[in-house]
Amino acid sequence: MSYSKDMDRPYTVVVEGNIGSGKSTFLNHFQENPSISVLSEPVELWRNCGGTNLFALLYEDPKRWSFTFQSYVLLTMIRQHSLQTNTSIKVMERSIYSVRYCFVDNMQSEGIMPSLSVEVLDEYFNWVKNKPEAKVDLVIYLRTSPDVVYERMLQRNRDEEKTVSLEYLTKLHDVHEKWLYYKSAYSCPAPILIVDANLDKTSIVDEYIKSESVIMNKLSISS
Ligand code: TTP
Ligand code: MG
Repeated sequence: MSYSKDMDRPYTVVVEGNIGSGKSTFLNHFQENPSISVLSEPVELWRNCGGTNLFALLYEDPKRWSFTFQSYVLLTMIRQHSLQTNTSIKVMERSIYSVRYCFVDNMQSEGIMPSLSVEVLDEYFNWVKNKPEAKVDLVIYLRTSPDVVYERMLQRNRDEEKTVSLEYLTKLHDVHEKWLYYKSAYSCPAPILIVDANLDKTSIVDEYIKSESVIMNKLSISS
């Protein structure tokens, strides 16, 4: 392990993992820590784009709305990456990287999004990913199995996600695995810390504490 030497910007951690893997719960654990700025995913913005719930439209008619939705999600993520913090550590739920490498990738291979739309999104994505604001120091991958997250999603019962199937979650699981576990698709913007996020709420606290020490010491783990 080595210390991050780049002090010009906050030490930036992005938390990744399937829908329902516990990213929000993980972030909540750090809310009370005065050294850390926690940036939760801006789902409320997606629910109110000029007064319309774009998030709901995505699942109602994915072919019609996936490009509009993913463009907006990418924009809201760029804003999160660019946000100035007055702490030396920033922890974000997701990033521009999982938007592109997991969701857009899956939408394209499932025939939900045409290649030309992916081309346009890539123009934005490739431009922004080379900016200093898009730099990441650590990726925390909350690794789960699809059946576990499916059960959690049903329990959570988000209105918009009523049509999300186990099959869809399995495909999203596979793209996360290829990217962050097998490292066989796309490059990763930073070293990866893998957390067993199938654990229940009580046992996972130990995992949170282990991750916290990596974050607080601004360690970069060797991948
Ligand atoms: P997630 O970003 O996985 O967030 P979550 O709150 O469900 O995860 P956790 O329980 O771990 O906190 O997904 C939020 C919803 O938005 C989900 O329905 C998937 C959808 N989504 C997309 O369709 N495209 C995207 O690019 C992103 C980031 C999310
Ligand atoms: Mg969440």
